[in-house]
Amino acid sequence: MTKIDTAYEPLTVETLANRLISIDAISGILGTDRSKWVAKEVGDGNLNLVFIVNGEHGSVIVKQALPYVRLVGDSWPLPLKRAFFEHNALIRQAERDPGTVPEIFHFDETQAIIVMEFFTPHVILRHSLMAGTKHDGLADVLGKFCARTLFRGSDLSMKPADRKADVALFIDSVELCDITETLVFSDPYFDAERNHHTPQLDELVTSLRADIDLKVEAQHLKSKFCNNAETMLHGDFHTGSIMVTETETKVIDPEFALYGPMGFDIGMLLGNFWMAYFAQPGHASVEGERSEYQDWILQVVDEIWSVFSVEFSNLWRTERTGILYEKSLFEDQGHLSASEKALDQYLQNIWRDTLGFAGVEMIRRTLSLAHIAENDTIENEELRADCEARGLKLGRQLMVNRSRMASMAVVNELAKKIAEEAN
Ligand code: SR1
Ligand code: MG
Repeated sequence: MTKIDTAYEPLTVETLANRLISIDAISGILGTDRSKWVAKEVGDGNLNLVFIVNGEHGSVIVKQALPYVRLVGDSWPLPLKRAFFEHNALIRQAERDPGTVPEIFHFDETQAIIVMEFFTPHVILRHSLMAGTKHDGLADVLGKFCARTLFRGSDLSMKPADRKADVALFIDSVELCDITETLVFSDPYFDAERNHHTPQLDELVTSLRADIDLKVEAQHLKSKFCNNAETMLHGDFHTGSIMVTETETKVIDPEFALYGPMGFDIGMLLGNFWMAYFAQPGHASVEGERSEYQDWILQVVDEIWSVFSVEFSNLWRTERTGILYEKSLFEDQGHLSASEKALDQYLQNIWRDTLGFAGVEMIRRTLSLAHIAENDTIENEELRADCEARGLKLGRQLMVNRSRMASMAVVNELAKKIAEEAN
């Protein structure tokens, strides 16, 4: 692909048109008259520059990695190669679940730039969950995306040489893995430098940090995350990585992609829905206004898991072409019910991990560095702490008691109970 410059340089709204006009793949979409290009920087994530660029004939997203963590500043350097991993992850996700992730128009490794499809009029799901908006088909897309990418990126499906090459490729994403290993799995469980929390949570935070069962579970889950290269994960699959209209759902931002355990993506996703559920009173204009919407969130959670299970089971029955649980050992021997039993046990393992990782996500988004807008935008600190405390309580239960939670109905009942009880 054409390179726009030799040395890395961050784009600005002023320089962008000049620097990208010579790339045919971009001017072919926007139009060749660069005076008509209008760039707006819209990055609201923690790491990168993101521009919407409108031209005479169309629009694109230009995403560029910065050499540091944007949320913190240049005191925390972060390699540009995360754009390379995001590019590679997008290619694989597009193959495994066509139509769900943005099309890539141009990639420049030196400049750490990905130019991709602009989803419009889509909005970030997290914002929509704060506004109380419902979306048709949300759970269906998300459940299928998880099933297809997790199954098709694993040894249940891939050729062993391809998968091993992929594991080797993504293993170099050391710094982004380190962010997850540290911020997600360790920092919340002690008084780490980058942590912060709502002051009214002090007492609860002290008790969680003294909770040995919780700390041990966090480390068991961290061990799974580090040691179990089961499939290619999105790696940062929260509601800020999903874009929606009323009827369409898209997945963006897989720069944290890595090989890890099946339950991680779906667990992070469900954890974010449960936090959005607990945060609703902080976004209601009158008390009780959001209770029906809260029920809808729990229905979405329930449906995501059931769509995931059904789709994963379909793929197990029809696409098991990898080196695990070979058909030659099961179906070809007439052992169909053994294959179904193995599938059931495989899903049970994912279920337990999913609940554990959901709990880990809920705790880290409240006690560690990067929080969620659903809670951060609640100005009344007492109310914010109340919403966050409920999330922490469910998170702890999920981590410590997950092996005793038999179904999503049980977990959602627990969430409801925690939402209703006095804090
Ligand atoms: C320093 S980066 C903090 C968080 O932002 C990203 O979106 C990931 O979730 C990461 O953990
Ligand atoms: Mg992101």
